[in-house]
Amino acid sequence: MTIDKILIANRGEIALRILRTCRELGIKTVAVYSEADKDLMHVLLADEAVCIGPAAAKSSYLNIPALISAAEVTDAMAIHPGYGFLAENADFAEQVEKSGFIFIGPRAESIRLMGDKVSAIKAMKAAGVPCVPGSDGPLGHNDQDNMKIARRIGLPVIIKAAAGGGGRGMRVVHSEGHLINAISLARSEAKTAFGDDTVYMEKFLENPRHIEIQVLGDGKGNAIHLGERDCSMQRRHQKVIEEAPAVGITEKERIAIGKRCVQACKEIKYRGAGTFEFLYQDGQFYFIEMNTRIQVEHPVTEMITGVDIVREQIRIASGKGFSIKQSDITWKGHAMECRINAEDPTKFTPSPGKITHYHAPGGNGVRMDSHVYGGYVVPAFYDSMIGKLITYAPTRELAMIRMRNALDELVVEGIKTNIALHQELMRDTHFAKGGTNIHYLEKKLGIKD
Ligand code: MV4
Repeated sequence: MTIDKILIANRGEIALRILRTCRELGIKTVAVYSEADKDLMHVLLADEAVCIGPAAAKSSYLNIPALISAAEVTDAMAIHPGYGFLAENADFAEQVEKSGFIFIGPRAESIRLMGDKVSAIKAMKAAGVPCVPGSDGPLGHNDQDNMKIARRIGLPVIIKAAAGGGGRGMRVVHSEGHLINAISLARSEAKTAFGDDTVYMEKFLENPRHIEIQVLGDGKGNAIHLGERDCSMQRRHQKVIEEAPAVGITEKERIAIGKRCVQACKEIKYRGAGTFEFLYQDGQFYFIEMNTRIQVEHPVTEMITGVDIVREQIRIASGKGFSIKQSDITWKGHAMECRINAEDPTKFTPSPGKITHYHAPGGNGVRMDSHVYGGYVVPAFYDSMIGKLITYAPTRELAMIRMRNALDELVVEGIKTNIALHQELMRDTHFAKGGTNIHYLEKKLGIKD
């Protein structure tokens, strides 16, 4: 089947990213936008644009009936959810399909399976994906049983909400005396945050790196992987820099962990782009969750594999399968991505407002994925990310040099940004060595050295 028109159910840089690939493929585009977003770049470029409601995301980008109505009035064939908003909402995927449109993403059933972290771990463990030693299921209400589980795993342990993910609803326990209270606190926090008090327990890994594997499934039992990304450079669960490949991961390790992820995708007949998140410590991978969407950091994988992940998503949704097979995938060079945020450089609070002057960097191996332009007003209602600066080079050293130079060329005036933080990180000797863990940035920012 050929998809002739796609509704892009998102905003900002990812909406523009999706529009660009649609253009390449000769697919017509429908932009949807909130009242605060009429001047968005992709709204101006789209073949058609529909206002779906007021600025608040709840009334617009999260408004399922408004999105489906927009698809109906424009006669779109498919809906691309991007990331965030409704991208991992199984009910949305289901309603899109029930309304007769193609959802460019996994089946609702897969989104649901991975949305519940307990069922995700169970399925992945059964498929042979290495997981963190843990409770292997939800914790019950018997204190003695829970104490036994903690002793078997060995302290420290971490209590996580089954409905959580991305860092919300977790408690670390370092001593037996704190276990029972921590479980009960984690339960009530989970109930308040997610309406579900199911919690589970894992061994707490103290100094891991965050390494994730990009996969593609065709929904018919075929799957491939595109290797790993290192996303360890983060602050408060917000990724700041990502790169591919991960420093120190050998071709042998990449192929071995990739194979496990592919096998798991085949077993659940996974459809679309997906990411297996792992903690990596002492040479071992430990699965923690799976994301059933395209991710912000997908460009670093695109740069080193030459695969357009959005194009593959659209091909899969059309029933055409991948344009490449696993044996065609090779990893060449090194890519790095800096997330450029409109934020206060010291307080990390959002800094919306008018961009008075803007100049994007360029040159060999430089890619700027951004929807902003001179005169654009960054609204206060949404995420503060205004773009992603990606560099590519034959070596990591040169990718970093290109990033330093590109950051020096980048001009964003009128609002505060984190550009200076990136300039500092690109000169950080520990980061330059590679392999820093998930705590590195917070420690660096806390204890200035
Ligand atoms: C962990 C962990 C240590 N041990 N699980 C945080 C986000 C969520 N995706 C899982 N997270 C963690 N799970 C075990 N068993 C440490 C973290 C964690 C983390 C993980 C990835 C990236 C950044 C992080 C920051 C703090 C804690």
